[in-house]
Amino acid sequence: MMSIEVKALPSPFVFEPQHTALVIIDMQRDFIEPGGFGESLGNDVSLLAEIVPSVAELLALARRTGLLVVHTRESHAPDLSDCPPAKRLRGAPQMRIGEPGPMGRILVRGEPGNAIIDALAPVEGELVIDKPGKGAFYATRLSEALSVRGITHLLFAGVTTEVCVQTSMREANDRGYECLLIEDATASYFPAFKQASLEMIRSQGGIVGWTAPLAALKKGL
Ligand code: C5J
Repeated sequence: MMSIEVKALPSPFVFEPQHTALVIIDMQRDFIEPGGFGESLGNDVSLLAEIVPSVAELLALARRTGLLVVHTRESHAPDLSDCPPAKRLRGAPQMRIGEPGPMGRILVRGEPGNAIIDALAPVEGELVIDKPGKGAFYATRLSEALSVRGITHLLFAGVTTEVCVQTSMREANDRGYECLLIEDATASYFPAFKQASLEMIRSQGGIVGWTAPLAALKKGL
């Protein structure tokens, strides 16, 4: 079996493509385009839009290499039965999950704003996981979908670094996956939080996993 070694921190990250998936977290209009959930919370969405070219390059690389590709969407059922009040009732009343916004009901499955942005649209054969939580494993079929395919290693990208990406990576780490976060393919509305998350993940010998720039992955492949 072919083994790939990536120059990563805190040490080299080694994986076999046939047992590795790329997990792209929540690259949705709701977070990245004006008028969605992210902007409704008072954030500058242009900070997230900046990583779209890197994520697109990473996605193209994963497709060429034959990695399993998983896209996630943070989304709720139209009746909000999967959205606990503790999540729904945060923020100003007119901007809450389920309320109408310029791109449809905020963070509701099937609404225009909930779609993955066109530049990163999933293609046939890729998994799309709708998740009601911040973590990709909570209340989803992701764990089973990965284990039936023999996946042991995960490459992470997407938004936002310290919320859904970090939560998903920690969930994956606890489930025994070896995880690498691609540094320039993830972003936060708060650059300092992104930086802190990268450092937290790879600290203490890689307590949550590894991080590396996209160029290092490209070199390894
Ligand atoms: C947030 C996410 N930040 N995808 N969601 O609410 O990180």
